[in-house]
Amino acid sequence: MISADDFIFPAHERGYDFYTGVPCSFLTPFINRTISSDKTDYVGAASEGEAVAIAAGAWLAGRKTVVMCQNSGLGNCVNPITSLNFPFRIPTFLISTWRGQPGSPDEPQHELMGQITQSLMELMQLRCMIFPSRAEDISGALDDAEKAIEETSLPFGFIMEKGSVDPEELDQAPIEAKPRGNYEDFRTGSIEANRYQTLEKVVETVSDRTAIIATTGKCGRELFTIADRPQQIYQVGSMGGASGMGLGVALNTDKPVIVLDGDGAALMKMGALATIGAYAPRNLTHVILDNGVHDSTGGQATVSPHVDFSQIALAAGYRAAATTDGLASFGEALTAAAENDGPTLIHAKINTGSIDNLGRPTIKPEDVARRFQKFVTIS
Ligand SMILES: Cc1ncc(C[n+]2csc(CCOP(=O)(O)OP(=O)(O)O)c2C)c(N)n1
Repeated sequence: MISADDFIFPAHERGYDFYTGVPCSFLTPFINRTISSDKTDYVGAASEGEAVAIAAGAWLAGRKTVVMCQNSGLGNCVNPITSLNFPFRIPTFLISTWRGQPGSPDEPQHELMGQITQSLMELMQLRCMIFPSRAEDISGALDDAEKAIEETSLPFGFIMEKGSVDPEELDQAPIEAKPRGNYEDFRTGSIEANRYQTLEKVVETVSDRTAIIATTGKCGRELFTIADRPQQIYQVGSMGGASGMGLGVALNTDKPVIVLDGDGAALMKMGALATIGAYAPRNLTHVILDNGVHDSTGGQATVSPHVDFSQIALAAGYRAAATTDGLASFGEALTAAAENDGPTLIHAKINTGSIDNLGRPTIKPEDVARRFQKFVTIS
């Protein structure tokens, strides 16, 4: 058995100090210490996939990161690991517990995942090892993990067995409920623009200091077509992960950050709104481009006509929200968001459709990520 600090200190010396994840009873002592230690920043995520996206955002803002999860939550990480970390070559230390480890009696829901935890990591082309449970092994394990990351730029997995870490008390300040933020309803009753025209407005309105994260599908493709710039990242996969990534970036930079989300994508990871509301970075504007459909995949309806994203955001702790259906008012809402403390949500009602012969980013995701990281980290 080790103490949590036996790992946290040498990891900190190597620059790993941004932790995010979802608890597991095997992780309790370790996660409790990452919450209380002054060597670590901890963000509690609503889901493990969201934690992977938050960590990716923190990495894009220059941090070295650790994601912690139960192995059942490894299932929730598969999409972002395979379609975000892999194409963008974004590393992290991924500490997954090993509930259901063969030979160690556990509950039925852990049996199968316990059998496949290591092979699932390997299937995702992640190198991994058993989390060190002897203090003398930690430095070597961290060196090996770092070396693997240098070679692959991919997440490195640590599989934590039961009882690896000494008990630690939980010492966590409660997250306080926030006063309800301001709401502005700019709607006229008639939707004026589609996603392309709205993105043109974004490009024309926001400052050159602003980092922009575009969601999966045609949003990123259109933004790339309008203007490809280092301040932009096109999240080609990991649908729903743009908001978590935006949170990870915004918590680690003074620059303004804008997330351009879709209604389908926002619905897929709605827990992220609660995390954003709780951690509340002032520099984050979250735009939901709501055309009421999965436009990028053929226009199948989402349930967004029944969803008031602005009120959900305010109820989750965002400082401000606005609903728009016109281009001028959307521009006004964007400018107001830049001038006031966020997080701000702009629910932009838009028309369906795109331009003919829409292209795709020709720059490789891993180059986009490094160009974006340079933009965010250099003042
Ligand atoms: C996890 C996952 N599920 C499904 C897809 C396929 N997919 C790509 S874009 C998209 C639609 C996104 O809809 P929305 O967020 O509303 O944006 P819009 O296309 O309308 O701009 C879907 C379903 C995916 N890339 N990833």
